[in-house]
Amino acid sequence: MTPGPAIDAVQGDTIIVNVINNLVMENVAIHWHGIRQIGTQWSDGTDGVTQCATMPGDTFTYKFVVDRAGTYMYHSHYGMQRESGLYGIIRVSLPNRQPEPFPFPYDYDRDIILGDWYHHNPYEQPRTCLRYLFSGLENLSFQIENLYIYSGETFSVLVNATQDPTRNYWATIYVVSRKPATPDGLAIFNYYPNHFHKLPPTVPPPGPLWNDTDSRINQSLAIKALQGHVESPPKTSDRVIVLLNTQNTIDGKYRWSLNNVSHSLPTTPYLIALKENMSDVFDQTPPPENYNPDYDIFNVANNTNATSSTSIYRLIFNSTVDIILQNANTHEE
Ligand SMILES: [Cu+2]
Repeated sequence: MTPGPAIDAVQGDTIIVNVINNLVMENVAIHWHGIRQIGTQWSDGTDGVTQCATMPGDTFTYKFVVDRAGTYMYHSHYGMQRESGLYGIIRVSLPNRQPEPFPFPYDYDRDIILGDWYHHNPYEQPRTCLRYLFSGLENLSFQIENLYIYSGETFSVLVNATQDPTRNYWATIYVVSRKPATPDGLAIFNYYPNHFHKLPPTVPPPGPLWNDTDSRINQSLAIKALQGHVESPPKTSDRVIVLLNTQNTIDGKYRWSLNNVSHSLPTTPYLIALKENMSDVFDQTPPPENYNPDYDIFNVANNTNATSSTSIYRLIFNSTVDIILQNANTHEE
């Protein structure tokens, strides 16, 4: 069954989920995407970081508070299980009688999850990005024809059904950012009481060009936080970490790296190693906090010297850390 069962909750609720691993051969860990897990870090579901993955036949209980209304998702954080369909939706509504931050009334609320559909075992497929569209409580205050969504993002879209109601309409899903090599995804926007299988009398609309970056930037610039809902970041920081993101090869295989270090998970989860002061679990030398200033981010460096390490950045409790992500050109496949 994919997607998995939806979780419906009210802001402030405590959610308890018993995950029973009935898989025969694979471990499992479930991550609650967008949930802050304040004080419940053991329930974050990141295999190798906050927990050991749950083995076949075992049960793991996640317990956490949903402290902010909105639409979120859960997904497996193990192997290629998310790509295989192990994900679902979490809807968190506002407590009774509190108005939603929407300035518009609406008649129906519908959730849509967009994901890749693999026709073969996902372990044999090239990895691609997952893209999701959810309706939730974020605030968008601009009109759109195309909506750009990046992996794991949530958007609410208000649709005014004001068109000719005697027919149905197309909704089309495209890949952008890289030249698509897969067919477009198609859906039918159904005007009741037309049959939902009745094909629209037009061809599906052409999507935005995959390399039309301006319209994507414009969408980002048009998104404004809802007034009074955002704490601005501190003006100064105690520490700056600059992370250069590159694609390297290690032993002939592509590995993504930050500052030339490609991460490997230790066999004991980090939180347990740190809590128990176990110094032999992961590499104790922290990774670099910056990259070589001569590195040209616009060129693909022939850099085969990346190392693989279990090392981590440790932050001082209550300190303010400014983390800068620097992207760079990648290899072409
Ligand atoms: Cu996630």
